[in-house]
Amino acid sequence: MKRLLQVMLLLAAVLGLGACGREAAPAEKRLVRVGFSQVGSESSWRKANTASMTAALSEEEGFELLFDNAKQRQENQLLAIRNFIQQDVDYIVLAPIAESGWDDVLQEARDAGIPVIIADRMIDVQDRDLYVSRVGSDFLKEGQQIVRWLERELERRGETGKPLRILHIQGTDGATSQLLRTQALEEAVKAHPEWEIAARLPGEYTEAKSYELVRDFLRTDRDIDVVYSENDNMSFGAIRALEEAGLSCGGDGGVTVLSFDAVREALRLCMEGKISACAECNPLHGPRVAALIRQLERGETPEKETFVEEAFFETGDVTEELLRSREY
Ligand code: GZL
Ligand code: ZN
Repeated sequence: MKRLLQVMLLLAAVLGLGACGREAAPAEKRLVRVGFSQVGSESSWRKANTASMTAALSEEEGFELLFDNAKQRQENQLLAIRNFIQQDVDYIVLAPIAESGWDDVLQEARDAGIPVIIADRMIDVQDRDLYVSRVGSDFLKEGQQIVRWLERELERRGETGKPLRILHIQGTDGATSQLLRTQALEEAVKAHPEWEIAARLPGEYTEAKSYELVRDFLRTDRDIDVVYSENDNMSFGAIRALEEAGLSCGGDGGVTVLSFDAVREALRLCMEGKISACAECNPLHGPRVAALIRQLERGETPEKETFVEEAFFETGDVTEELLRSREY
């Protein structure tokens, strides 16, 4: 009997060992958990940016994405980041609405050992180590390209040195894209004393706000040669207000509308001549942010700053075929 018992115990042990010694079923590959705080959905550009980020940070790509839309309010972004910290995500991606106000919350993220990536606009923090890397545009270069186009256009028309009244429609106050696109224009106005800013309108990157402000402005002042509009949606609002006031856009004698982003709808207006020149601002940051996170997962140190490629369009450049080929 004893012998039998011994054999049974030995058998059980071998089987048990076999069970726990067998290669454990491959655990579901762990998803990388990313908290993304997005500015809002104020513009076509922003919607394309959100689409790019959510596609690149999807489960099929190995991510669990926690997404928050701050509806253009910084306090909502601060709440979202603190929530991501509470949920102990692996990474935080921040598309900051404005440059200032991030030091404390990013210190909390660092204390929690959560790396932060900045997408799109820039942040102004005391300690640049509060974020690992930024993917975005060179907004100053965008503005300088638009200004250079205007200077060449005036030469082409034989109007160099002629007084010019510019209606300046600004994006969200304090956003890097607003600060630097504005800087490019202000530097140009300093270089051309005959250029005058007729008004600076706070359009907040939305079509609705821009339309209202331009409509009201035109009630008392219709002497505008150029509209310098810091994104396409504000250009759409301005064009609607100008045409309602009986002013034409583009062509000889019309108002020269200059715009930023180059979303498909704006490029169509550019092809039609209503927008005279458009500086692209590429919203497709998703693949770059995903690549940055994979670099960090491999223990590598990414570049502190990477810029996206951006094009420039004037009316003759845009064709139906180009419009079809655009991703956004
Ligand atoms: C620019 C981005 C700006 C776009 C606007 O990178 O921050 O915000 O130009 C968007 O369309 O609202
Ligand atoms: Zn000049």
